[in-house]
Amino acid sequence: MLKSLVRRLPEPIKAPIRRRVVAYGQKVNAPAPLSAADHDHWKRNGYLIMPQLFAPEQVARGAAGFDEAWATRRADDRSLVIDAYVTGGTQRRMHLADAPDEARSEVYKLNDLYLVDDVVRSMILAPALLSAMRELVGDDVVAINSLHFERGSTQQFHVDTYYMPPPPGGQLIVSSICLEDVHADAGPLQYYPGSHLIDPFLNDDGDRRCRNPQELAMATDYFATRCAEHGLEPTTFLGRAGDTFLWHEQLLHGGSAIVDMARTRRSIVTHYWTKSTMPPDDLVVAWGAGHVLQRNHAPVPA
Ligand SMILES: O=C(O)CCC(=O)C(=O)O
Ligand SMILES: [Fe+2]
Repeated sequence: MLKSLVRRLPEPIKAPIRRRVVAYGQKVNAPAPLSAADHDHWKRNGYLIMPQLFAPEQVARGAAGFDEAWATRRADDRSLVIDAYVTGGTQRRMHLADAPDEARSEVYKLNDLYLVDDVVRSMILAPALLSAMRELVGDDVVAINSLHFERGSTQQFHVDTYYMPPPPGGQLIVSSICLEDVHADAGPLQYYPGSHLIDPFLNDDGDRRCRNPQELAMATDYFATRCAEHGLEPTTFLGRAGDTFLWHEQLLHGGSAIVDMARTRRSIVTHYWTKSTMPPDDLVVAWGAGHVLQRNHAPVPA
């Protein structure tokens, strides 16, 4: 009894949060109010592209996080966890320290680097990014997780509230920062403009979560049918390094199939919840111009 209880507890963070001095040029990240056209675009389409939000040197520092994480993992994996072998139904969650070298050449997600890396925090909490999101959701936002993708996610079309619905009354918003120019063969992001206006999928308990493969299949069918009814078609995002794509919590999106596995699509995807509706027992920490959810790394199955 006690043993099973203990196994279910999240693992404590082993390494302290690293503090590194990050001196970024403020010019490109300086907050500027969104235009009326931007707001209108967001309302009608459920996404917004912020071109060249990050300068080349920032992008390079962000992209270096992959090499650093892999190179140092045996000595100190900073408690990082990856989802390896994502494609082909073989996904496995493991400690980065335990990941074989070859896992890096396949599709994987490096989870929550923001918990241990100040360069990542500086990017996902860049003032211009925060101010845009604040305008779009009408509240401050808190980064609740981050995903580093070295290749396209190949994730089927979905809505992020299947997996991380915001607390009652709150909103979810997502940013995806391109760490390199996206090639069409690298499995680019695809999305259905306007799909955020479709009534949300609700499970039998009346919430937006997909808790098992059956609910995921139902939700997938539901959105496919609604998109067809409304004549919505998917669009592909071929971003340039430094571009940032923001999407609405109900935008239907996914990662297209990778045609050429030699092509990377390095990106950082961050999910944020609105701050004023964060559960009171969640540890929300101020950092730089914004806030992050301070929590444990994802638990790895024994
Ligand atoms: O960039 C992608 O391929 C999609 C990632 C995604 O959907 C997510 O992390 O929520
Ligand atoms: Fe997603």
